[in-house]
Amino acid sequence: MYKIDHRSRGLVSHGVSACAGCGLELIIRNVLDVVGEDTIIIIPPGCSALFSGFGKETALKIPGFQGTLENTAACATGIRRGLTSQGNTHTTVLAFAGDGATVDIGIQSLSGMIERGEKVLYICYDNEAYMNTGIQGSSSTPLGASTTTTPTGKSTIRKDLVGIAAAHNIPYAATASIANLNDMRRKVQKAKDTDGPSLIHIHTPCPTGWNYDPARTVEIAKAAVETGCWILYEFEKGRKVLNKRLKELKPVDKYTRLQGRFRQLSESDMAELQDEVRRHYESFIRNIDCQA
Ligand SMILES: Cc1ncc(C[n+]2csc(CCOP(=O)(O)OP(=O)(O)O)c2C)c(N)n1
Ligand code: SF4
Ligand SMILES: [Mg+2]
Repeated sequence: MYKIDHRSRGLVSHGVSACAGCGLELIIRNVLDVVGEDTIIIIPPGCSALFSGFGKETALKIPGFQGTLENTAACATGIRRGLTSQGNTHTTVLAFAGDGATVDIGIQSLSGMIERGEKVLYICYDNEAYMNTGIQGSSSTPLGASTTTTPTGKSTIRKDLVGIAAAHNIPYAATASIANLNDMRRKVQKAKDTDGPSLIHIHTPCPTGWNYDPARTVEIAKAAVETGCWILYEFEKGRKVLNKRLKELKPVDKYTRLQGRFRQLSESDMAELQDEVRRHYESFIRNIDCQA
């Protein structure tokens, strides 16, 4: 079992301005606990900027830089290269960005960073929309989810971030979830130890944007995994490794009915969503190289 070091109270201070029940807060506390204080963090605009701070105040006890939505990976590259030119190979350079900053607006710089082989740990916390500016849909918003720009439900499927990184033959990439913090922390450690670029895509329930009771954040994360809406796997040395094979998929409404963002879907929309989740899961399973 993991243990956050309570003597130092961790590397994120208490009293942050994230919403109650925010999945992102659980992620950043755990990620920084694993990577440790010899880390420089790069944060773009978005809810993660609630942690980099406001004015002279910050919630983080490590150095960091706030860039733009487009250039998280480029800033991380510059910092890594600067450290290397000083002979510093020990500091972890951690890019920590939302889905909008990663799969949409920052994907060009991320692609360049992976292709060049920069030693940067890139984390995308994915709350499946542009939450900080009013819940606009991103290309990570799942099929059927309502956002302020997809009020009747998104009509297309999401981008596959780890699949995109794998197409670059990245040394290490993985999906993770707060449904299994031990697994998430193991993957962060592995990514930190990778000699080259690494990426972790973390499913991040968001009570404000997904419209659910803040007490249910972990329950919702678990339901996403059990229904096949979020698949836990790793891509390492060119192989796709499934972390857990589900004996059977739970019905998708076990996940969707807990949230307001799917409430507008009709019975036939729900059947379509169920078909898509099953199709995606089955085709995914057919294409894995091995199981952990
Ligand atoms: C090029 C650009 N477009 C729009 C914005 C405004 N903006 C700031 S934060 C943000 C949301 C970012 O969404 P995401 O990366 O998913 O992070 P989240 O807020 O969901 O945590 C937007 C659209 C910006 N800063 N730069
Ligand atoms: S909007 Fe969502 S991701 Fe942003 S701070 Fe609130 S709960 Fe967290
Ligand atoms: Mg987002």
